[in-house]
Amino acid sequence: MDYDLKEIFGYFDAEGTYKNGEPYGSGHIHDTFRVETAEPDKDNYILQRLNTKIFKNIPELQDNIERVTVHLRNKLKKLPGSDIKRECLKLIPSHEGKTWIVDKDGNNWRMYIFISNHNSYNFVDSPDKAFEGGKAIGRFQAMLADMPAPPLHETIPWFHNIEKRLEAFNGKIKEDPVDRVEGVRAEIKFVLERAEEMKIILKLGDEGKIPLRITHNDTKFNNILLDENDKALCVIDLDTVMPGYVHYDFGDAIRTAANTASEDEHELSKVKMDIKLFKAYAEGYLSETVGTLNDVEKEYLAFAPRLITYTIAVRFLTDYIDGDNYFKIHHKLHNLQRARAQLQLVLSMEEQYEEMRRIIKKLT
Ligand code: ADP
Ligand code: GN1
Ligand code: MG
Repeated sequence: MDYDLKEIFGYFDAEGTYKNGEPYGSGHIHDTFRVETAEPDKDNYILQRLNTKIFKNIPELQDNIERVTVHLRNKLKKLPGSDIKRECLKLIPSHEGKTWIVDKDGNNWRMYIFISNHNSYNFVDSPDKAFEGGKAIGRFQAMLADMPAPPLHETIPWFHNIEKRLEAFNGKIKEDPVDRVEGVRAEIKFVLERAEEMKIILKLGDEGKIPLRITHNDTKFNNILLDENDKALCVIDLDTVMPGYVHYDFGDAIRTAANTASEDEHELSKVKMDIKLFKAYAEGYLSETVGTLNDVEKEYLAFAPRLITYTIAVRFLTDYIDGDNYFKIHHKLHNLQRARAQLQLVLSMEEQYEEMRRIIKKLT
């Protein structure tokens, strides 16, 4: 689809003149473009056409992001030496004072300042980077801990709820809308064999042993920007910031930061969890949060990567069986390839689980 990015840019109260716009990044949800302005001293921008099939209530989505970014910015202002434009997303208002616009074709768009001189990684090749990613998420959670009421909107209900995800998975298997179930029997078996043990985090929550906190819920590593020296800079992609368990953020970050291969690697022998990257991320994360987590939260941190990697695998496999209606795909078998790689990663985590537990115990 071609969009008139110059016209859309014109709806917003931005400084600078539109020069050009190009698709940007490798997110699976929105259509994201980088807009360059003509003046070298003016900011560049990120324009996003929002995915309204997935985010059904755009006013609530944008309200969350506005509240979260205002809260973070107020905190940063009090910290000497912070670089506010680069350490926190900044939504650009429209001429009407809203944080998004609807174009003449009914598409919803929002605009952010483009965070300059950042490094973004789809996978991580050094413990130092993993450590910095952990610090970024730990700090993010700490800064949001005192968000004033009301609670944030639940932008996607039951987002990480594995019971609901498994219900959807089983429903699609029964329905088999595009005749793909027969080809994925082995993957289905792998998922179902582990279904029971994955419910433990929900159970601990129901029993009141772990609290709901404000979590990011989409901490894959390319949503954590590092600066030009690979130091923690900014956590982006705030669409799913809402109440959750800390395990969701810790698990999803390890799923991506400690994987030796890409999320969709087709050569499964390359997919492993690197325990050194796990340890480095955990060190960075706990350097910011160890004082606030309760004992049960700490005890189950090592389990979190297994849960979230499994959950995302279930979602990829569900989407494959459903005929690819949720995640953006680049070829016909993409969701299956992603699911297989994630299940392989679950296996690698299972093999190293005792060591993961030892590391967390030592750090806490
Ligand atoms: P999606 O939900 O589709 O993943 P994101 O909000 O994560 O969308 O944006 C996609 C990509 O665009 C990010 O992974 C990142 O590379 C880039 N990006 C998003 N916002 C910014 C920003 N403000 N500055 C720089 N890059 C950004
Ligand atoms: C999506 O938005 P993005 O690309 O950062 C998805 C996450 C998945 C991830 C898998 C709103 O993340 O939940 O973990 O893909 N986001 C949404 O790569 O569903
Ligand atoms: Mg993203």
